[in-house]
Amino acid sequence: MIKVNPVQLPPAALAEYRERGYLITPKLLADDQLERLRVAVDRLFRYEYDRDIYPFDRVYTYDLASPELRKVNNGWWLNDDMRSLVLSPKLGALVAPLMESDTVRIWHDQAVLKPGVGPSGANFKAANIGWHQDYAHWQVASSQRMCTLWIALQDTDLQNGGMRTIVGSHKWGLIPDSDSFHDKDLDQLKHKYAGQHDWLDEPCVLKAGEASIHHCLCLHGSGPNLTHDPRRSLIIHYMPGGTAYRGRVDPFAKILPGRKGNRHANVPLLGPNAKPGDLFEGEAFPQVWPFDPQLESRYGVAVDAGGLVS
Ligand SMILES: O=C(O)CCC(=O)C(=O)O
Repeated sequence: MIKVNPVQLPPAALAEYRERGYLITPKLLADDQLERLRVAVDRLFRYEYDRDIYPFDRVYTYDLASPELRKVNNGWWLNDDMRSLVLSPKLGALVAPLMESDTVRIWHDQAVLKPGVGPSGANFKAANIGWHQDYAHWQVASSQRMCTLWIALQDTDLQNGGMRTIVGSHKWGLIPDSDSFHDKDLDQLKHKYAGQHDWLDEPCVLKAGEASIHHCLCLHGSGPNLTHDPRRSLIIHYMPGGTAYRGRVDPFAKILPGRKGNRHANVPLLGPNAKPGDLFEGEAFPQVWPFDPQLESRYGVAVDAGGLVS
């Protein structure tokens, strides 16, 4: 079981999140738990899985000498320590008030490893994450209150390619074509998205085990890791209970060449009869808050619910 520190956000945190679109949490994980999770991330990229199943969708992995970004979605399906973390009701309780929801479900997770390219790598863009709004990738979902918990598995700042947010950009609404996670040119994207807005680019400076939580409309991205060590992070995307499928927002998304669009790998999990209004519920979208006593038997891992009253 992965233990999660009993953390409460200070009373001012809610107002800060509403105003700025993101916040930084206290340390969520002790050092020994972080070490286990770093091992979990590395095992994922060596294709060592705890379960006899395949990854949920494409695995972005490269030989270890490559400077490209490595990424797996829904690592919680594959690795039991990640499963125990992602299903944590303590983390669910933390994000519930930010999403203004009594119920919290998992949308999906990401394990991300950004290789270090050293101090001379400033122009190395292979592992950049373009400025984007998460919701632009998730437009098939009905809620714009979804949020992301980004857990640093080591001290993280600009030097090792830490995430940056554009403060207050969650108030700009959905920006057309901002599903640009995979674009590498941050300057070009800034030019495209800033418009008349103040562009306040702020690094999320995190000690190992701390996390940022950002609103799904908050623009964020990251540049190269200029150290020689990998930057590892575990990222959990949450949705409020009751989030439903909106249908094919762009009917040709990712079908026709040149259309990036909003098609999302979560939709096929609704099955062949999926229709607008269907809830993202059931086994693939676990409810992590309020704590369901059957969660552990259903998913075959222990979770740290210590001291929690739903
Ligand atoms: O890891 C990064 O630098 C950005 C990750 C991201 O886009 C996210 O957490 O939504």
